[in-house]
Amino acid sequence: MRLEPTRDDHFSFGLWTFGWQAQDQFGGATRSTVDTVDAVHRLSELGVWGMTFHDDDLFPFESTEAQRRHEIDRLKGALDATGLVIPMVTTNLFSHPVFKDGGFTSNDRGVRRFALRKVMRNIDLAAELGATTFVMWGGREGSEYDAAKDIRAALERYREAVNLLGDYVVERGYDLRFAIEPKPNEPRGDILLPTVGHALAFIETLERPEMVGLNPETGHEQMAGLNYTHAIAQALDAGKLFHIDLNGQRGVKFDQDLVFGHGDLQNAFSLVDLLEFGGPGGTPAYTGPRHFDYKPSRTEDADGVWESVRANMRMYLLLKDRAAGFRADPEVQEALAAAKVDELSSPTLNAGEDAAALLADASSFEDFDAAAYFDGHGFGMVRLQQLAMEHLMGARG
Ligand code: GLT
Ligand code: MN
Ligand code: MN
Repeated sequence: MRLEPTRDDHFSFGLWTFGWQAQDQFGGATRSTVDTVDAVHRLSELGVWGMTFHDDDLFPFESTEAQRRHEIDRLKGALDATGLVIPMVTTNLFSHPVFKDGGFTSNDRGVRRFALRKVMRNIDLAAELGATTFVMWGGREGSEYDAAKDIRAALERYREAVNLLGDYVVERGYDLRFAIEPKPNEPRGDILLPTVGHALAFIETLERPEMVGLNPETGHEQMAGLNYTHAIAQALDAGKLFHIDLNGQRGVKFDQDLVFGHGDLQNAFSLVDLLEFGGPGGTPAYTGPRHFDYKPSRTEDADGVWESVRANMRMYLLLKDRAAGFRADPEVQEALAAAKVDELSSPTLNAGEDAAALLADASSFEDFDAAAYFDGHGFGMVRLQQLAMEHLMGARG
């Protein structure tokens, strides 16, 4: 079993993940800042393929143009020296006080115009660094008070912003697609586009829906009590899984951003199984970056931070190994067939069959033995899940 990552695994990390100083609502930082150039070298030594960042992660909000350029050039030097790539860039529209009521959807029109300019500047940087995905996490786009936000107007402004930015990318000829990252709440009481489903519906209302997909995060769906593997499957079904934020979450509570697999482990197993090997019925696998968006816990010092970077990748590779064993096991194949998992890939109607033909088929209704499903026709799904868990736990080859 291989647990040491290589570039070919396409693992990437946000600069804000290992770079988090662990300040929270109840206490200040427990760690010092991480230098970007040192970090790129460290990531490269660990077998990481890519790094992602917000503008404000790389150069402080108040930077002069000269300071900004200095930081960009330092990063470029480190990329050249290591071969690390920047597959994705995103914009911070949530930390500075100016964004306290959001960026694209602030009630304050001047703030909305400022937010667009900040994103446009960062789109130029993304293109300069060769990124092909531009994430939009609207953490401050929302409200605490229903009376204080016209939600339909806010969605209209969100749409206006994404449409304008799409125009900009096309006009400039950049090879860049947008990925919206849903989250139900935190920091706002309620955030717009709270789940994968909401975002998918919104994307279809845009002027260039083909340019806009999703960046679903494990913990964000699970905070809403939803099944992340289901969300990812639906995003794949829609052709919208442009990027992914992997991490760990334990149930419906604040956003924990744990190491991938340190939350709902069985859901992480089914996720890796789906991403790596496609649906059991033969739907295609995911080919994009395996991006980790986690936060090294506040308890960790610098050694613990880099250990936690490794942990994300080791968990992924372990789960990949276990999922491969699960798929290859003849007993699993048999249990999958018994549970009719593959039968779901067969169309319900025969080729060319219409409603009239279905009505004419007595075996589908008049002669169908529905009663036989009482005390019979069990699917054996518990046995199948037990086999999955035994593979996950290393109890089977
Ligand atoms: C922030 C958030 C993440 C987003 C990042 C992108 S920033 O840390 O919690 O889920 O992916 O803006
Ligand atoms: Mn995220
Ligand atoms: Mn999160």
